[in-house]
Amino acid sequence: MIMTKFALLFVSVVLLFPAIWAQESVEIPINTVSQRERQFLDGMWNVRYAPFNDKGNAKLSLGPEGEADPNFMDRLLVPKDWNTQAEKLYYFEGAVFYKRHFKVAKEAGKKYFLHFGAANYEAEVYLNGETIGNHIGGFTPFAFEVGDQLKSGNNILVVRVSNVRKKEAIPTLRFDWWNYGGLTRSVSLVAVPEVFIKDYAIGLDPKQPSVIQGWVQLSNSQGQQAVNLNIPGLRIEKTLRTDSKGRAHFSVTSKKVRKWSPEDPFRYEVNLTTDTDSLTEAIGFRTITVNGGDILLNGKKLFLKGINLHEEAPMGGGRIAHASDARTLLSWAKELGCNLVRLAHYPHNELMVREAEKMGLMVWEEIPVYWNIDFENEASFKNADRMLRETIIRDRNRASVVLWSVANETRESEARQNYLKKLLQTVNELDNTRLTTAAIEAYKVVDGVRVINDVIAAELDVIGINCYCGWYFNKPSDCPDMGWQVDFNKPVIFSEFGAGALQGHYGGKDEKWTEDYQEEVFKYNLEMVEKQMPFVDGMTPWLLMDFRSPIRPNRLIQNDYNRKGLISEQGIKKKAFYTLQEYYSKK
Ligand code: GCB
Repeated sequence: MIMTKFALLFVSVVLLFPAIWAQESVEIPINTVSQRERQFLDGMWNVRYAPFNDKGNAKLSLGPEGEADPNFMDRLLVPKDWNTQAEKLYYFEGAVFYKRHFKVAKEAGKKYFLHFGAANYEAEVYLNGETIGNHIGGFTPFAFEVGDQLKSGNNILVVRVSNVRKKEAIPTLRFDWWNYGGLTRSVSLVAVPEVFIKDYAIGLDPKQPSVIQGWVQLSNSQGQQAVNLNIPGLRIEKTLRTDSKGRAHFSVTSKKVRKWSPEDPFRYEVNLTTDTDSLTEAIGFRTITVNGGDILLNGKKLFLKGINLHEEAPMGGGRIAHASDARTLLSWAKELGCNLVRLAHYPHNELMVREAEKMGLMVWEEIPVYWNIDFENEASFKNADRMLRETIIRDRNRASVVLWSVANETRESEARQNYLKKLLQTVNELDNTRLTTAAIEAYKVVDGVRVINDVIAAELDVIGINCYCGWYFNKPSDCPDMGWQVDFNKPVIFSEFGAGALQGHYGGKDEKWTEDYQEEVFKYNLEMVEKQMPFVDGMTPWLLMDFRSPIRPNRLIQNDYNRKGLISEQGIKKKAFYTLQEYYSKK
């Protein structure tokens, strides 16, 4: 067959870019822990408090175990923030040294990794008198290989966790949520074969939705290793071969893929097998794309009925450590009529993303590039970039995740523009099968019209707009007359609006902090959406449940809680919950 020039060009493009999942540059020793059998090191640990943020050292992981060490006689539960475990730790900012012993029967021919779901904010790890490594960033997983340092028999592990805020940290010095410290997510020891499946990516090609594509990365960089890909539900069985970097790419066509969606959160069993290792995972297949000003799920235009939430357990319980708490929050979102949750403003527990996937909720994920980030500072960028990479790497096989957000309410400047542009490049490099966004504060007013012309919007797939009409400015009834102008032909999500209300506090419609006032704010903002914002493709009002924040000191109303929840921290629904529920039921 004679190939035309066009066909040649097409073939070479396809061969040069066989898959749109690119290789990440961040080094992750292992990213396939959630489906593996592992030894959890959760439970009670012995601790020592260091309010002066003392440095750690390897010697701390020697010496007596548990309460036999008089410097480690206090105890804390892992996983859990420290603030909600003891009254004296409620406002604590400093370091805590966590210590525990554990037994291992080491097996020949195995590799061992210590894996941490998250530690807020900085962690240093010491094992049996040796320094293992450190990690910066409070909401993403990390792991260290422990070879000779790990002993057969008894081991002593010490982790120093510091939640001291820093200018170059992400988030930086001031933010509107609690600075929960500690080993907030599970700690485990993972054993894998010498050559193991280190990571993989799988999903539909957004441009050709009948093509399932991805790659499998083995832990060594050897060519010609066999990897078997098997999806029984689609009768896909394929033997792949690694390239010289230990990576095997694939691309399989299947015309009858049952697509994941909020109405049908269907997932296929996917098996990956090598000579030495095997993994099984439930994977949902779907596409999320834009067409001009519309958002399309599986090729169909949809309205995103969303809600914001913080990662806080109901009943004032601090950080979420169990799937049941994630399910409670997400069930409320479902009851509200949502098809989307915005996990504000930092990467939530992986459990939240996984439960959302099972329950049929799309997810907006975000890193805490929030408010006054030190945009001029290279260290700040590195922290944000690492956090973004770790988030994407952790969750890019979750069908629920549809949006990666790189920022919330950051003001325009050249430094900010460069910083966010580089973060967007990172998203693109790691996963360009989803949409990018950022929440922009609508503070510009020209002749009474809110104007969205922030230069960063030009770089985003979807624009998020935060605006608190009727709360931080104007009366609620003014909102339906407020004009809007968006200078971009792109999808827009009204990513924040709302008002504070103390649950059970009623009064006149003009009285702030009452449920009645909050209801008014919702009513008139929804009217504004209908009348003035035809460009809106969805919304995530602020927010599902009241959450702790140190900048909310009013003891009579706030009592350290941001009260803009539609549900109190005790799980009681406020009137505005039903206002939004009714709107979503008609939308
Ligand atoms: C915002 C922020 C959010 C705050 C909220 C508020 O614009 O994005 O983090 O908690 O307003 O309650 O003021």
